[in-house]
Amino acid sequence: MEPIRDLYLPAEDRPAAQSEAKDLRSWDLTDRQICDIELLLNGAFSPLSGFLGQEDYLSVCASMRLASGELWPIPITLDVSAEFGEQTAEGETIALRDAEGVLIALLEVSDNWQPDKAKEAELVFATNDQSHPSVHYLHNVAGPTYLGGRLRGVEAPVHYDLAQHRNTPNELRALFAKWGWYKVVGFHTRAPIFSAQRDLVLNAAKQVQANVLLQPAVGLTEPGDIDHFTRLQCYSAMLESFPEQTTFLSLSPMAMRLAGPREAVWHALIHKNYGCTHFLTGADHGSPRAAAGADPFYGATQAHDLLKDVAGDLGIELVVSPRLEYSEQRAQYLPQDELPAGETGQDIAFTELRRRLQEGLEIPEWFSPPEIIEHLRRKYPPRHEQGFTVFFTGLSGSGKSTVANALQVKLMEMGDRPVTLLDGDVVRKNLSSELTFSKEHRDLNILRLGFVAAEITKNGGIAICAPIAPYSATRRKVRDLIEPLGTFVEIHVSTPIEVCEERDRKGLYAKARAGLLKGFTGIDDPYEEPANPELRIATVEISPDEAAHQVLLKLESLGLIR
Ligand code: PPS
Repeated sequence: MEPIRDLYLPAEDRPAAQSEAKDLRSWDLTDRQICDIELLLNGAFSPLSGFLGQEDYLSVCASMRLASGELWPIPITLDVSAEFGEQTAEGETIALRDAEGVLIALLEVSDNWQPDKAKEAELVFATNDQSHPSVHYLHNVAGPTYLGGRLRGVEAPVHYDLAQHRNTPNELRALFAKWGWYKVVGFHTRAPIFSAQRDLVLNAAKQVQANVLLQPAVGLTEPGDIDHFTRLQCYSAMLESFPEQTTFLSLSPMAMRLAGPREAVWHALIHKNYGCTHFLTGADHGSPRAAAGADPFYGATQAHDLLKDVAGDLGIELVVSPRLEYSEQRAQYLPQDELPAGETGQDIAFTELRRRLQEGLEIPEWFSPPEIIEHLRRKYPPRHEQGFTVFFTGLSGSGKSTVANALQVKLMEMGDRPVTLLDGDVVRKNLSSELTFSKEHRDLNILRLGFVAAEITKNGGIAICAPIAPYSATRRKVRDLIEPLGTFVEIHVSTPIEVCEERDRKGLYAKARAGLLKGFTGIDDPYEEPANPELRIATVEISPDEAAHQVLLKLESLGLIR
């Protein structure tokens, strides 16, 4: 198998690029951009020669093709801040660096433009609904300006984790050639492989008589997915039940977009570049999990339909599998339409699996070999053994600190997890003493507090936060930071402003009314009430002790305490 064209400079030209970069302006690549650039540089995103320019971008969004007509379904763009965009001229070369300042590549900027993000979302994700994680990312995380241009690669992004399980397309191509693997079926996943997926892959391998490449995505997947360290333990355990020397596991540093049908086409092209001859897709390929009660973003067969439409242009054979379900009568997994008459097949969806793990409930052996479930249970203990954050928000004088203190004592009495109280005033004194009460500084203050709460939550502790946190978008950012690590419980202390003002323990309302204190929350600075907090407490009607008890009941109903 021929090597694929990568975008790295020859080794002898790299020192010159390093010296050239010293005089260039630098852009520090975001986590997602680091994933994208690695796959651009190593050829996994072939035929792309860099971040998309405007013409290619518009064409990819509208028709899934580059301006040249080649099939390419996902816009791979370099988003930057408005300020950096304004400073960058077309024709300029910029240095792209990782978070530590290591030079990854030079970008010859050919295009600099402001995209219409709502239109991009509709075309690529078929929705502009921000509950789709990539639409949320597009509108709230990605910068407003896109830069496009050719890349000259200097150094691959470094991975300290699981480096021995990572391979470039050319490394895999060389291995397949060395092993005489002329037919390889590729399988992409972002979840552990359980019995259903194992059977799916083994059936496909038998059907086309090919070897297997398992290529789990470990760059950025959907928030809430199982972390890749745990997944690797699960994959290693599952590999034992694959026929020896027919299957290879290689981790892919890709940042998924969860674009459903377009995602499936993208994965097929990437697998081709990694040297696979066949690409296996099951049902619902590359889709986000639907929220409870919401419709899925994409129909179950939409990905298959689109793949079949473009099959002639893919350059890789498709192995399309229907959903497998467990038949108790036959004690095996079967395609839905082959189940014995009258039998309803069984399956455990990801959210149900998470629930069973969280509540320490049984997971049957037909679903997975027990060793794999043991790995998951060790990493994802039941909720009452995990860390969590209780985030009080409310006006100054609403009673947040009093209730938070009462809650802290009650949780400490339970004694099973360390408890940390991050009160607004305490955080201001210890973490944010240089900050003012401007919008920008309030956001920074809350993000700092959120960072500390996330660390506590990640390490199995309880963080109680009690700032004003007046802005919904910032509270949402803290929630997004914490939810992948543990539970986030938002509590609105909904004391009316008149009551807070009457209490006026610190005399700040009086000062604000007299115009001596500017930008005071509730007086001349806004407080955006939480629309859907986990709990709202009205401190006017109840004592702090009763309020803390209400919180405990909520925590108990969420399974966080027993
Ligand atoms: S924020 O908006 O979340 O960053 O506020 P926070 O860090 O919780 O700090 C709030 C405490 O600072 C005092 N203070 C003010 N609050 C609101 N607006 C203005 N301009 C202001 N200036 C000082 C106030 O005492 C808050 O304490 P609490 O405990 O909420 O009453």
